Order: sequence, then C-alpha cells, then structure tokens
Amino acid sequence: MKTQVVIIGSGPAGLLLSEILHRHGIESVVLERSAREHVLSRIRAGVLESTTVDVLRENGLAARMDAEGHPHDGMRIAWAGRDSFMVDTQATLGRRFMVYGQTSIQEDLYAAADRRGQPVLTEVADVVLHEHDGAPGAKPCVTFVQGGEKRRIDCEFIAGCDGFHGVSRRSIPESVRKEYEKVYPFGWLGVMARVKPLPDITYVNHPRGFALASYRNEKLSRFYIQVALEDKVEDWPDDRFWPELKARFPAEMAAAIEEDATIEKSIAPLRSFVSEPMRYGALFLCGDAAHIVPPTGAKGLNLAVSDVFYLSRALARWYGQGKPDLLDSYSAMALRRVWSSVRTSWYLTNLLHRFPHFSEFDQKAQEYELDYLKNSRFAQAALAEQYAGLAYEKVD
Ligand code: FAS
Ligand code: PHB
Repeated sequence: MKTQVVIIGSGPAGLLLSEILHRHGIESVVLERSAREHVLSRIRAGVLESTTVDVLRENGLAARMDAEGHPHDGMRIAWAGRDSFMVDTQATLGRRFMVYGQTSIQEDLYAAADRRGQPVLTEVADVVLHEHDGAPGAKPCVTFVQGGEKRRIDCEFIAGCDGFHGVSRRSIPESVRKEYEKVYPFGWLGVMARVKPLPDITYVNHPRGFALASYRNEKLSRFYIQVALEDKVEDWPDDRFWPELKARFPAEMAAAIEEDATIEKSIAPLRSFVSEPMRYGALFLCGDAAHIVPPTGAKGLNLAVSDVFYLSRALARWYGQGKPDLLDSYSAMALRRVWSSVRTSWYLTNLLHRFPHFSEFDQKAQEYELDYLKNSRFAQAALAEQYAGLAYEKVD
C-alpha cells in the first residue's frame, strides 16, 4: 500500500488528524491496534476548551456536540468549611467551554471517517516504523500484521497518535529523546451514574481528599475522588463510594447529589509526562504519544486537539505550497502549548489534592493559595484563561 501520511492510532488525535488532512486533499491511512468497539467503549474526558470546540466546528464535526453538549460559563471550586467560588471564564474572558464526553467525540469521529471512506485498519499488530529518521534518500514506511498477514505501507510522513503505550515515541532513539516525568502519590477513582448532575463542574479540596463533580447530560453525571495509589476498583463498592463522595462536598452540595448504581468505575494514576522533541525526521507525535497530564485541568484531550491543529496546518502548508517551515517548527510550537497545559494541570493538582507528605507549612500554603484565588480577580483571570484554553499561535 502507499499513502501520503500513515497515522498510527484511531483515538481522538488520529481520527481528527485524518479528517482535517482529508479536507486539505491529503491522503492518510489509520492503523489501530484494537477493535473499533474497544476504542468506542473507553470513558475518559469531558471538558472541551473553546479552541477545541472551534476546531471541531471548523471541520464539520460539531453537529452532535452543539446539539447534545453543554456549554459552561466556568467551574466552581469548593473547600472544606468555606464558601465555594466560581472561576468564571465567560465573565472574565467572554469565553465558555463545552462539556461533551470524549466517548461521543470518538463516535462522531468514526462516523465522519465512515462517511468519507477513510481507511481505518483495526486489530493490527506488530506495527513497526522504518526509515523515518529523515536521512537523505530515506523511504519511510510502516509494517504491521493484520489477519495473520504481514503488510507494508509506503508513505511520506508518519503521525504517531498511538497514546502513551504506543510504539511511535519509542521508535525515536533514546539518545534523541528527552523525557520529563512527575508521578503523583494518588489516583482518581472515576464513576459514571445516571443521576442529575450538579449545576457546575465542581472541584473540591477536603481533608479526606480531592473530589470532582462533572457532567455528561441532564441525567448522567461523572464523579471522581482521590484514592490511594494501591486502591483497586473492587475496594470501592457503591455503598462505600457514595458516602465518601458526599463527605468531601460542602453539605448543601452533598445534599443535592443523588445516588444510583454506578454504571462505570475505573481508577487512573496521575502523572505528568512530556517527551521532547515531538518530531523525528518523517515522524510527528500527537497527543498522549508525546505527553500525559493529570486530568485535574481537563487538558489531555484538548492537547491532542491542539497538536493535531498544528500538525495538520503544517502538512497543508507543505503539500499546498511546498513550504517546510511549519513542519520544522511543529515540535517547538506544539511543546509551548503542551508545557503551558502541563503547568496548569500541575498547579491545579497541587492546589486541590491532599498530599500524604505535606507538612503543616505546606498545608497552610495550599489553603492560602486557595484563599488568594478566591479573593483575587487577577488570579482567577489567569486560571480562567488557562482553563478555557489559550489561543493557538497564529502564523502568517
Ligand atoms: P488515545 O490513547 O486516546 O488513543 C491512542 C490510540 O492508539 C488507541 O486507540 C490505541 O488503541 C492505539 N494504539 C496504541 N498502540 C498502538 C499500536 N502499536 N498500533 C496501533 N494503534 C495503537 N483527559 C481529559 O482531558 N480529561 C479526563 O478526565 C481524562 N480522563 C482519562 C482517563 C483515562 C483512564 C485515560 C487513560 C486518559 C484520560 N484522559 C483524560 C486523557 C485522554 O482523554 C487522552 O488525553 C486522549 O485520549 C488522548 O488522545 P490520543 O492522543 O488520541 O490517545
Ligand atoms: C470529566 O467530565 O470527565 C472531567 C471534567 C473535569 C476534569 C476532568 C474530567 O478536570
């Protein structure tokens, strides 16, 4: 097989990239390790930055999001025994963000791929990247096994959209890669339940630990609580989860949280991770293949979208005008936004969680950071700007 761009991974990054490239007349083939059903079964993010919403709308992918998604003017922060406050992105910046589950986005992306006849090869194995180092005369290609048959796709570029556990990042020599990592001493237990959501996305700092109330629709809520790293899902039956969740919310909010059998329960560890550079010859990394953020800032999915925005713009410039400038600047440009979001996610994680190793001083400092944020419109504006999503860098 031969194509212009091989995309490894059919998560949000991979399918969004294939859609935008198609709209610029650029051919691609998507390789996916799992079955489509498995990809569509994953329950993850829910908050879309205004920039992500714009990208989906500009590429004809927003009809269902605009019909079923829920725009929010801000997010609420509460902490033990004090009044909660809103970080109001609408009042501060005139920008809203959208709550619309990543699962729905994935469904919309697959539906768009079907509409345009996008080749998405699923259940592929042993994906290997070849001659992608940019050496003169190199002929990049990707080999893989599908249905027991070994196959090869010749291409001009490879987009590594295969997530943290994928093969793309690891195909860059260790001597070239610089990796930064921070592992947090706790995880998030996430549940989905068919109960009425709280009116605002609400983050809580409580001595018992962090909690978060989010939203999928008027009858579907997503909740998270901070749990110990060693906890397993089976340690958290519903009759333990609901009282613990409510114990962490202020009383009047806890009273508004309805209980029902949870329909999904998972525990994810929290880490910050960045691998530089995001380009190696003909290979370009997008999304979780290059970086991971703790979900506290709701940045993971949004960073996948911003990487795809920058890479698709660069490839369109190359194929349309023969100019390599945006391909050459892709890594540095994408990483500026990645590190900005990594910092925001790190800031919010440190602000809202209880750390086992915190001294009394650390705890006081945390509480007075929250106090400052509550009382300073400048501090709130800075956080609002980050939470709603920084504007993408413009090019001439
Ligand atoms: P993805 O991991 O979504 O997709 C990568 C794809 O590549 C997968 O389909 C995988 O099967 C495929 N793949 C891997 N190796 C391959 C190979 N060798 N060959 C072919 N295909 C291969 N973000 C938020 O903003 N908020 C949240 O609340 C949130 N919660 C999360 C909870 C969990 C448990 C996880 C794991 C992530 C969460 N995230 C959250 C982050 C998440 O939404 C990611 O940022 C987002 O999925 C990134 O999209 P992709 O980069 O496309 O990677
Ligand atoms: C979600 O709705 O899943 C969600 C919301 C806010 C976050 C993380 C996840 O910070």
